[in-house]
Amino acid sequence: MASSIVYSLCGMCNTRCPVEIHCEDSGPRWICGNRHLGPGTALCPRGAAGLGLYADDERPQQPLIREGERGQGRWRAVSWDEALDHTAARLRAVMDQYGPRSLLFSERPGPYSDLSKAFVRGLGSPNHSNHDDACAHNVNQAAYSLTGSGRSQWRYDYKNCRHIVVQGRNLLESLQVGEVNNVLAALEKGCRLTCMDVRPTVTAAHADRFICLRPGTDLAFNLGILHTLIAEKLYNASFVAEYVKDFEALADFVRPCSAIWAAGECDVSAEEIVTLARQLAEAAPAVIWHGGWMSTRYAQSFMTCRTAYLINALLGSFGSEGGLILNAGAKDAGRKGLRSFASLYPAPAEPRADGVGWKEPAFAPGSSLLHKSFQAAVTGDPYPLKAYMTLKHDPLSAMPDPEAQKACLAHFDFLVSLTFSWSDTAWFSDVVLPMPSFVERGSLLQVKGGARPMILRRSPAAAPRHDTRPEWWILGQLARRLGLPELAFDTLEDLWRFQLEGTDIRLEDFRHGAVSLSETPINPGPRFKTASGKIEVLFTPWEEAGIPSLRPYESPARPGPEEFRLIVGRHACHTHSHTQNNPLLHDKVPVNEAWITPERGRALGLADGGMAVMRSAAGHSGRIRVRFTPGMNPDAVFMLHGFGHTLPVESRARGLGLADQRFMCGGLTKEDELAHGLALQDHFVRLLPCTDTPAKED
Ligand SMILES: Nc1nc2c(c(=O)[nH]1)N[C@H]1C(S)=C(S)[C@@H](COP(=O)(O)OP(=O)(O)OC[C@H]3O[C@@H](n4cnc5c(=O)[nH]c(N)nc54)[C@H](O)[C@@H]3O)O[C@H]1N2
Ligand SMILES: Nc1nc2c(c(=O)[nH]1)N[C@H]1C(S)=C(S)[C@@H](COP(=O)(O)OP(=O)(O)OC[C@H]3O[C@@H](n4cnc5c(=O)[nH]c(N)nc54)[C@H](O)[C@@H]3O)O[C@H]1N2
Ligand code: SF4
Ligand SMILES: [Mo]
Repeated sequence: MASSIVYSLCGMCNTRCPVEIHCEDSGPRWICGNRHLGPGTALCPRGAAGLGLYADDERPQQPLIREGERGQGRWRAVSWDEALDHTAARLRAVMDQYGPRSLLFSERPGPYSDLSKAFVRGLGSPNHSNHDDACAHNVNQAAYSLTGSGRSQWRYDYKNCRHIVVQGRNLLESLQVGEVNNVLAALEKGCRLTCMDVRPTVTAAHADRFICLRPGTDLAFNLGILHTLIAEKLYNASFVAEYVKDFEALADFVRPCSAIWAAGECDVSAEEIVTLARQLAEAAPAVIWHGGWMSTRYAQSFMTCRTAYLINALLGSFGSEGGLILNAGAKDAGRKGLRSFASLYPAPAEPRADGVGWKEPAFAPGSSLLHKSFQAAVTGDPYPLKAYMTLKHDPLSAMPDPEAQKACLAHFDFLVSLTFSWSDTAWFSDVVLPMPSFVERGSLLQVKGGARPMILRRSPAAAPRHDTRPEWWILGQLARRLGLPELAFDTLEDLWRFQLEGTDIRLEDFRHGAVSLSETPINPGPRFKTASGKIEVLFTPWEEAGIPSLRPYESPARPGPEEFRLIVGRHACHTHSHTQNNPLLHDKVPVNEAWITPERGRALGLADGGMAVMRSAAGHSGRIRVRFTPGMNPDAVFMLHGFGHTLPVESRARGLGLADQRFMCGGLTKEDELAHGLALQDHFVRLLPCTDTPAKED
């Protein structure tokens, strides 16, 4: 029997871990981490379940054109030629009538976005958007406003760290494999871990100290830490003198925010705050206060993230071993990077429909606010949006209030979805252009920044099991039909050769899936791309526009006596909402539950393991199993995101659990006051006793 190994990249989440796909005559049989890239490579449960996705027939299998009403699920299966001709003609018709700017495109961003950005730019629309207004928008703007670099340009040097603080970041479950390995290695070497959450997590279980606080009060906690660092002169004075601009403004701002004041806000003791500040000062500069990732939770999340970075600044951890280090790219290694598709075209001169770049000044490059584009589609202000393409993005699950979103989508003449699994958004589209799983798909080359930057390659390990096509091919074929033939490539190799042009790297160099750009680790040191070259406490473009860069804390509302604040998060076995129907992952975690404190549960007449009705303020309701969870904050009810599937084409996941986004009524207009990321956790629900159980619950 012939066997082979294909070196590729996992596609079960956006982390793209390097993998080996072991194949036999009968097809792919085994996936594991790429051992050529070091002993730390491994897969999480979702990566290993890539073979489940590959084998699954409950995914779109051929191009589909809608026959019935939107969302009704009546489709006509068509050839690729017909699907592409139809899509190109519909896009052309919209752009002819309303101008190219009426095209909205959204996707999970990443290195592969280079081609889709080129596609949207080449057509003349400024409205390429990402999912970040529901993910990392606030923390990204926070990093950018202080350091001139976005959040993912800073890497956390866990391995050499002496004290890690995670705040609303469930490192060991909402995971990236490499990061988990580095954190566990640091803990083995004696690094302290402090976890701040509103509920116990796996990360909390590994922590030296778990601080359970009242939801939405992290900003008060951080102000208390900054106050203590300054009042007790625990900060790194020489780093601050050299690298922090407007320190006095910060000192004035936090002067009233004593640990005693903060403790009252957060439902913790003042001693916890003071002790943590002192411990951090002792371990500095090899300390990390994680700035956050899924930071679009509250109206003050941007300020919370800014204060997290400011704590790192006062401790001198920027640029230090064991702290926050700038990711090195090809240029830092003295090498030429990949040739870009997007730079084939000038940036469109039109203003963006979401206001980024004009209404909202000085956001980090590549920022967008998709919920504002949805509002623009409704009002026609600043101009109509009429065609909407989604790629790797399921806004109906990944943005609040699907019913309100559908009302926005009604204003679009044409909706098209590129996806490898069914999703609520694909189901609601006019055309579905299906992609193969990552096992059957190659992608653009990507530069991965880090201590040792490298170029990584995803290669197909098997022919597609269905009549599906990779996104580079689909976009290229549409581009060719729309007058951009330079974006169309017949083979993956041609596409890769375009990217490698001008470098000294050849396709043969990717024998094991990667080409390293530097033999030795690179630390560019403390380097800030701000006007002053320092961390700027006051963000000049905002101050000039009358937007305060230090906005005072406002106490978040407490829930009413019978209410809970809705808190959401992830599980290690699922990625957002697209793995719940995976045959290998479904059984592991088939349903989500409502976590509450036993005391509040009993007071409401609920039983541990029993069913309850969850009801939103706007009256949306559904049944969910209650899990009594000692050690939670009593204001919170926690549920995993991604459940409550309703599509008839997903037999395994259908009908199990509840979809958190449906309980976020009115959520498209709830956002951070300054940076405007969505405030997904500014929603309250009630839990009522219920006796009957849904048919498929057990
Ligand atoms: N209510 C609520 N909303 C949330 C969150 C929450 O916890 N609760 N979390 C937020 C966060 S942090 C995020 S990142 C977003 C996630 O939101 P999304 O990015 O929309 O979520 P996914 O489920 O990862 O992917 C969406 C779709 O893209 C397809 N897909 C995934 N990878 C690929 C790929 O490589 N190529 C192609 N063509 N398709 C792909 C999948 O089939 C899936 O249908 O949701 C945000 N919104
Ligand atoms: N397995 C898995 N891993 C993933 C993903 C996935 O879908 N599955 N998605 C990836 C993506 S796109 C993202 S953005 C990241 C997200 O990574 P995280 O930002 O870590 O996301 P969450 O799982 O939402 O976990 C955040 C934690 O914040 C806590 N929390 C909620 N409110 C508060 C609060 O007010 N204060 C504090 N201190 N804590 C609070 C929640 O209880 C939860 O435990 O995960 C990434 N990794
Ligand atoms: S973290 Fe898991 S799912 Fe994500 S790319 Fe890595 S192995 Fe795949
Ligand atoms: Mo995210």
